[in-house]
Amino acid sequence: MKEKLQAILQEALTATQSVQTQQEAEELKVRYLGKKGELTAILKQMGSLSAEERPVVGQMANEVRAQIETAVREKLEIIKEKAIEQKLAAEALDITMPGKSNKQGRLHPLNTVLDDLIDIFQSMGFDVVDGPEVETDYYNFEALNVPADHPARDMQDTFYLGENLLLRTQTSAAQIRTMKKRKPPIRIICPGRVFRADEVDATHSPVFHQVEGLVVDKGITMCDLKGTLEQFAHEIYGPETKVKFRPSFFPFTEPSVEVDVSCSECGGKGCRVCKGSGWIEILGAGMVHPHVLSECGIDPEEYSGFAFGIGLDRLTTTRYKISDIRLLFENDIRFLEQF
Ligand code: 2U9
Repeated sequence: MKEKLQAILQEALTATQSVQTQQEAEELKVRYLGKKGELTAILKQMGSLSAEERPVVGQMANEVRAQIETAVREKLEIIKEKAIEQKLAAEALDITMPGKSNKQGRLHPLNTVLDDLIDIFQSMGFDVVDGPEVETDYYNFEALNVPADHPARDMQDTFYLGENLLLRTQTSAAQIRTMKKRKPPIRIICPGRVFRADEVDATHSPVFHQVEGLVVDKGITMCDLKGTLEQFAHEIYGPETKVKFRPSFFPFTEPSVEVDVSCSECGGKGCRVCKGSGWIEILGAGMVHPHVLSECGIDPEEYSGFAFGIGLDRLTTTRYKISDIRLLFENDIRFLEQF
């Protein structure tokens, strides 16, 4: 029996050495020391021993048990330490790595300029109105006194979606809708995307942005138009800016004007920005044509109004000295990060 105990001890110690995992160690403990284990099986045979041999073998069995337990416990500790080491190595942080900064969002330059325009006109009592980008021929052309043979109605200038449907070429259609709904006094601006079948180049894009304005009330004259647009130009370009009104023609306004401001780059002397003229054209405007008023159910004998159209993209490119309008639409992060 003593030899058997010795053999169990040797076998258990050898087996302990090759144990790799916690589970294997637990299994080994059960195999040698458990209720159905090999050591217990030996102890069950103790009854067959003589009275002298029993305490000797009993003590030996206890020592074998203690040695196996110690060997397994030590092995378990080594396994746990290894596991901790592996975990630490896997989770190691290199604190010398450069940090990652979170990119901060910002407004697109078109939105910055639009927000300024909205602030200026709201402070003069204008409301902001919106309208659909897909319009009917009636709202986009007919109600605005644009004749059937006008070149703007040509397929080459307008994106038609059907016989009667088109992508709006100006935001005036939204203002017609407002005039048909509201009674004067009306004082609104209408910002939005517009579409024209232009060839794309550094100054033309098939999608661009307008801010149109409309004022209708009793006794509105060219003086109101001049005063409002001068105020706008001074707020945008500074109070020293000169404003020039040139006669022009639009089917929806009579009389019509185009408005130039003295070049903010050279102060009017002539430079690359103003192409040597000293002036920059910023908008078109005029007194609302009586046909447009009566088409919207407003009596032109009782009411009059003025309207204007500002090209937001041009205002933005001149303000930030952006050389190509296409940059506004490409969403290149290297460009947008500069604003
Ligand atoms: C109504 C009646 C008349 C809006 C106007 C202009 C003159 C004009 C251009 C500016 C640059 C178009 O984007 S652009 O190319 N616009 O010159 N727009 S008067 O006239 C209106 C608007 C609404 C009911």
